[in-house]
Amino acid sequence: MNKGAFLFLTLLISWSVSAQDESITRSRGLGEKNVVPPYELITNVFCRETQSLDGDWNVLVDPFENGYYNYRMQPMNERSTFFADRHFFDNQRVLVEYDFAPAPTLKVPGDWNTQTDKLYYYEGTVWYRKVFHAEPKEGFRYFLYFGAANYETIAAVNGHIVGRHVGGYTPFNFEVTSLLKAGENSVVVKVDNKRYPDAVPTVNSDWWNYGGITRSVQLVSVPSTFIRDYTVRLGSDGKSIEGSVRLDGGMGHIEITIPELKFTISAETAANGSVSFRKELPRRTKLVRWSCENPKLYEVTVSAGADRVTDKIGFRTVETRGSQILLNGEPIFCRGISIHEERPEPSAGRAWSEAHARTLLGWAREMGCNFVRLAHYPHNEWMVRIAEEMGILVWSEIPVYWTINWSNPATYTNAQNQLEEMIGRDKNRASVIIWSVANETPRSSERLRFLTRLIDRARELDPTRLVSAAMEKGGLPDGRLTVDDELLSKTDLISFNQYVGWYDGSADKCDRVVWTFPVEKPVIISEFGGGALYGRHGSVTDRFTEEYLVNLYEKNIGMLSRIPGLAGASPWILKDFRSPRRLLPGIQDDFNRKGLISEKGEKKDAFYVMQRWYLELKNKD
Ligand code: GCB
Repeated sequence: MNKGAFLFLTLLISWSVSAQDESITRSRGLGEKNVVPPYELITNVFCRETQSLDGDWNVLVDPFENGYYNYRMQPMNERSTFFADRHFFDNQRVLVEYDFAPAPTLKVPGDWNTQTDKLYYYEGTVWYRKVFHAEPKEGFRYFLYFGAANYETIAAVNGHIVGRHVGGYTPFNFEVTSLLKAGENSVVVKVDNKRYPDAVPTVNSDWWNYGGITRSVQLVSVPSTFIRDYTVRLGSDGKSIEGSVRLDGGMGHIEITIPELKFTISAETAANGSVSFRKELPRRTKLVRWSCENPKLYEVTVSAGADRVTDKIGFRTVETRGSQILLNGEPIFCRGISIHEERPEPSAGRAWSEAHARTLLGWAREMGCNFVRLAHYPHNEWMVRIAEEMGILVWSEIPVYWTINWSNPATYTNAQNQLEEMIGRDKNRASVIIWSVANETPRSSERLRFLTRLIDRARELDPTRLVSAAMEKGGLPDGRLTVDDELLSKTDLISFNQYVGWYDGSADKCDRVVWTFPVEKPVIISEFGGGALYGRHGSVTDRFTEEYLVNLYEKNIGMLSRIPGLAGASPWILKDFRSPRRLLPGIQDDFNRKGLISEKGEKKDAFYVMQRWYLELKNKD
């Protein structure tokens, strides 16, 4: 190539990169100006009157954001964007260069990557459109509710933008009352899963960046004054029920009843619609606490005027004492496993259904688990609810992963929003005992400040659960291993990932390792493990063989059993999962092979090693 051509190409590349950066900035700018912020979560859409918008949606794949920006990369007005949902085929005298009606369809819920080969590696914008029938009733309000969409979502109803949401794994809703018509309505959703350095997660992660409307979409109807939010839980004294209710659209009288416990509480909200309460349970009632052995749930009804929500809630306490985790005052060992939110089917892809949750958690139960670490982001609500029904404890986490931009205030706000949405959705679930604010984040003073703020916020929103993060191991000059992270003084647990025998030496190293910790808190090994391709055999020193993995697990279990104050473990990981970082041909082929089960559902030999250990521990209890 001659020098001139080279210079031209360089300029072209740098122009397109900066145009892209600008488009990112602009898209955020547009969000702030034209789009209604902030939306607030409606607690417990599961138990409300909803119309499902799941099913086939027409889609247009738009890598150049043609439906959003004009050729100068300026955001267009609503009418000129694809949100207007216009038609080429109805009137061809007017130039409209798109039309959803004849476009192909994708299933919602579902990631786009595993629905068509064309989108397997795609990162960018896809437009979704659904036409649906509605009969809005006088005196009711309507909300468009998304279980999750990855990563940035902008939604419009009948041509008008109703909201924008950032973050791929938490629910959000937009009010659409004033736009909804009797009869046919259109909803257009722009979903963009491009990665960028200031995002949460950032550009680098060890899991697939599945794009799309990955969880259910519902049209929720509520009375004009409705119960926006409620918390109902066991008081820390173990004898009372406490919590709060917040109405939206007015103030008034609220009532909470738990018929089986003969418990009723009535109260008036303040002018802002909120009220907190605490009341002792009637003396004679015998509350059965939720536990792993008996995951008892009580029907709880919250009523306010014309609104009424019925939930099933389990009552229990969780706290720490020294190096123990106490559930209902009794020490418990967390026999866990880490799980990514992937379908238990060869196609992998994002999991979203009750059936997926039952299979994944069923495997965990078969292994002998009473605990799951839902990594590295909040999973769909079925996972938390089915875990609750099965008596499985849950660690829930936000995707503050590896090298987040600690010094950007917008990155912090984004992380905090995701934390608030995670807690907002699941704070009434007895299964969840740990909120985790991060995974394996390199130490620095900015990071400490960032994570401390998140921990404080989690405690403020929910003082009844444990707060932690998956930290990293460190070493002492004398060769002992430890966790030397300043964050330890803020978290309730010493929870950390360690890969002795995989990234760190060979499996034999486990026999020589001595662990020591600077504080007395419960220790949870949030990850350990290694890779093996199901059915690949060799000697115990051959990597990626079943024999290597069996030996690695046996040695790790030996090492873990010598850790003082060990309160639990969640090895990495239940099932092989897709990752763009795993390229070894014939072995990885886009899969992280650290699963104890293959993506096809085949159990590796190491699965049974864990099962044996957990059975022994269970019998000791
Ligand atoms: C880790 C990460 C996890 C990775 C895993 C691995 O420490 O937390 O996300 O997938 O290691 O397989 O390397």
